[in-house]
Formats: sequence, C-alpha cells, structure tokens
Amino acid sequence: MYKKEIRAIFFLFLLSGLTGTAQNDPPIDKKATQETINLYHSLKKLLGKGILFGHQDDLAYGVGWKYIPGKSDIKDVTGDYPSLYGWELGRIEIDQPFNLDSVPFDKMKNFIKEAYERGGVITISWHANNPLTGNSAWQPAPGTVASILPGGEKNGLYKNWLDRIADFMESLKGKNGESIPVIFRLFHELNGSWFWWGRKNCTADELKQLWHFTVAYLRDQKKVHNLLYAYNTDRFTSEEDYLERYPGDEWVDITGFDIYQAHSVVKNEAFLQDLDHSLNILENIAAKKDKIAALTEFGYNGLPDSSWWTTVFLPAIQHHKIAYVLAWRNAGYKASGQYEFYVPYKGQSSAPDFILFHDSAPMIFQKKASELAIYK
Ligand code: BMA
Repeated sequence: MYKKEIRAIFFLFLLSGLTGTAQNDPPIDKKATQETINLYHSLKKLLGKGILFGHQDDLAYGVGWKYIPGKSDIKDVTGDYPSLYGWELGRIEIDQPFNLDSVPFDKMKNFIKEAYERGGVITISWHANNPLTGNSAWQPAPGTVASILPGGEKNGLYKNWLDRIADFMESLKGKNGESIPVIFRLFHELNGSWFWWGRKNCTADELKQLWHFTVAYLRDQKKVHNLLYAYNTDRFTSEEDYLERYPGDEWVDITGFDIYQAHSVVKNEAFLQDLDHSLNILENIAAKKDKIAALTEFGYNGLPDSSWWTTVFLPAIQHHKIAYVLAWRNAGYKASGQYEFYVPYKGQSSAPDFILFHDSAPMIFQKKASELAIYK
C-alpha cells in the first residue's frame, strides 16, 4: 500500500464515529435541528484530530475572476475545495439585494447549498450598519448599543433587521428540505474598537445584554434553530482579556478569535509565537468551558512569503485543539494597484507550499470532510 493510502486509512480510523449521540451535551439552542446538533458534535470530536480549512467567499470570486460556476482559488491550486465557507450578511438589514462586498444574497444562498451538499460547513459574519446613524459598521457613535436594547429608540429597527437575518437563515435548505446549519459569528472582533459594537463603544454589560437579546430573539422568538453561536474576539493578551465581554456559557457554542500577520516577513516568527500563544489560551478556555475552539478569521495579505503555510501557519496551529480556521477573502487587485487575498491562486508564489499544507496531517479540506459525514 502507498504511504498516502495508509495515511488516509489511519485518518478515517481516527475519525470514525465522528458523530453520534451525545444527548447531555447539546448546543445552546435546546431546539436545534438534528443536523445542527450533529455539526456541533462533529466539530467537538474533531478537536485534537483534524482542522477544517475555510475561506471567505470562496465560491463567489477569487483573484481575477467572479461568479464562474464550480470555480474556487483553493480548488484551482489543490484540486480540492475548502471544507468550511465563510459568508457575510452586511446590508441584508437594509434590504439590499447584495452584501457590502457586492455578493448577491440569492447567489450566496446557492453557494451555501452547493457547499453543504458536499459536506462543507458554513460560517456567517454580519457587518451590520450602525443602527443609530445609518452609517457603516466601522462608524461607531456614542449610545449605539444602548439604542437597540429593549426600551431603546432603535430597538424596533434592530428587531426588524434581525427578522431579515432570520429569514435568510431559514431560507437555507438542503435537498431534503432540512435547514442548513450555520455558525453565526455574532459581533465579531468585539474587543477591538473599529465596529459600533466594539470595546470602546459600549460597556461590557451593554454588549452582553445585546448578545443575550439577539440570541434570544433569533432562537426563541423567531424560532431559528439552525444556528451555532461563535464568540469571536480580535487579538487578546490573557484569559481575562478574552473573557471580558463573554456573554456566558449558556449563550455561546464556539469560542474563537481573529488574527492577521500585517507586517513584513521579518515579523513571521513573532506572528507564529503570538498565534501559538493565543491558541494555547483559547484552547484552555474552551476546554474549561466545554466549548469548541476555532481560529475564526486569519490571513497574511498578499502572501509575500512563498513558504508561509508550512513554516509559519502550520507550525503555529497543528498541535492545537481547534476545529477550524477561516482564511479571509480573495478580493483580488483593484485598479489602484491595491490588493487583498489570503489564499494563493494558481501561479501565486505560495501555491506549491499551500499544496504541502493541504496534504499535512491535521488539515481537512473537502475530500476528507465529505468522508466524515459531518451532519450525520
Ligand atoms: C474587510 C475587508 C473589506 C470588506 C470587509 C467586509 O476585512 O475585506 O474589503 O469589505 O472585510 O467583508
């Protein structure tokens, strides 16, 4: 038998019985659909065994292309799709037909169905506009969070926005009519201050109240039962720092954080250490709280180091108990010469290294994920 086949069989053995009943360990939604419960347990069982690889907007566009059926920069490079897909709902709240990155919501729904049917996992973020001012998510204003809490002048508007979120989530159906489970990355990067829900823009108590209100509204009032909820900070320094705005164990399924290498390659080693260290802290928190740890967003824009995947990113993550990692979007090049991409496209200098990364033991892309039957 070839080495690769032996590895594959060993891998399947490791993960056999990935799902199964775990009656006394439900997600925070006690009425979650069976597929959502199965996803929750599958992710838990992955911890320490394999890491799903995700990419934002993977099927919609990449560097130099848009909306080509079946295309994906990751698939072009590795022959394999990612096993996790990030999507973004910003502007659905104001009834726009496409999101803030110009992805039409109807196309997004089809991409989500396509990925789910081949066993992929879906995670969604929401850069909601500022509900108090009508400006973007990045334009905080004093009192915004207070204004949408019950009794606040914009609570009605916010509920109206959540109705649209609920409609979208509920419209995601598999071919047997079942709801497609979604990991909802609510108020992501909440310890930074660039969004209206950020640290300097509301008190910890206000954020917690907002979290409770939002989850309770979607889950109990709107009866949306296909969501897992991810608590998702930006970089942090300690357990206390990470948990400063944590809404409570009964309100969170997944704990994660976002981190970027935003400097020149000489800072790679520092990035590796930071990521490794933060994952240690996260892993400990998740273990104590019995939550699923994940790297909810990461990237190195432009990938200027051709061996970054196997010499920096992989060594930082491979020994950690995290269920998945999500690379940010391949928006490509703008006319101004600016660019934004976080996974290689065919011909990009880190593409050969990304193939090695794809083949590395803990990493799970679509082919392995399909065999895991994550929703069964
Ligand atoms: C940021 C950038 C922006 C994008 C936003 C929301 O990190 O990628 O170009 O509009 O996320 O997806």
